[in-house]
Amino acid sequence: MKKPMRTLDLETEFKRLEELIAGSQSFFLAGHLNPDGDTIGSMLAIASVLRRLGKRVRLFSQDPVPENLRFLPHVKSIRSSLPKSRFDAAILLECSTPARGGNLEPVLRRCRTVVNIDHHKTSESYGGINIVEPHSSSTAEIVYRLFYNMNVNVGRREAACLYTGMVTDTGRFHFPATSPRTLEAASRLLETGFKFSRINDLLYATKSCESLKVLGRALESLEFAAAGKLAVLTLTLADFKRYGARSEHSENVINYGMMVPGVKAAVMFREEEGRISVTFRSRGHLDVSLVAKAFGGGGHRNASGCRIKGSMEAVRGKVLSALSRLLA
Ligand SMILES: [Mn+2]
Repeated sequence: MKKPMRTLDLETEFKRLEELIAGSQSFFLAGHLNPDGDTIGSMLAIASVLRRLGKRVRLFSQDPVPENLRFLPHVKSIRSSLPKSRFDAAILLECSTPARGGNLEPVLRRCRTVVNIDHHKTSESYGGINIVEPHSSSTAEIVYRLFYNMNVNVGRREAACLYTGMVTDTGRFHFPATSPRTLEAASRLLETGFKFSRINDLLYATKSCESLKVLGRALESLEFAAAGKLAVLTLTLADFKRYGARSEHSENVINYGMMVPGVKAAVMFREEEGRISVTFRSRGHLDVSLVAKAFGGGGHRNASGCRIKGSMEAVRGKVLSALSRLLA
């Protein structure tokens, strides 16, 4: 693993990555813990293009791929065990620090170069190459741009992967990070003829019984703080046990809190063994990532999260007072 160097401008970094790809034979690809559509979609698209270029690729996710993303092509090539071999390059997707990907250190030490591709503004320049573009809607949009620069003809399956990354990270092209560039990229991807409507059905019109039950529990718990500006959702371990549900079944539940008029931010507390996972959402300029970062987490201005050790009561007390100060 090379020493991190100072961040060069983005176009230079894209060029350096193109050169790295051309000159390397083996790649280790990893995304963040609790992977989402953007991480998985971007990883699969890069892997597919690298394989087409004759490269050896190893894909890793410490946590399993969520069920709703298992339709993606070659998703089974993502493994949860760390490889023992050496790689010319590691490409980390959406990891603001290498630790966001889990225990990658033993592998990264055996990689000649580490590449950091991310659109989170809290991303640190830990890579030998850092493509961090906070104005991009998604990592998939950055990967699209990389392929465009490389003159790669994106295939139908690769397009499906990148589209999945974009549509999920933008909340169906709804969040403010959605730009003309995002829609243009999505439009070009659509031209490849992938099954656009079927993917939307799988992503947005298919829900497991566990997800619906957990949603019901979360909605029942809904309460308000900071004079109605903050929506608070709480899910306990008992809620998950009752329905045999896992953390992934509560994904996107927090967005329901944002639907109530007058709400500027939402927070969801999800109990885990010995700690609480906290997720934040906000609108406009209200920067909830400041609160996430204050508690050791990270993310975007309008969507971020952290994990805090302690009881539900203690964590709720600390986080709600920090949020009240932010909203005051
Ligand atoms: Mn993303």
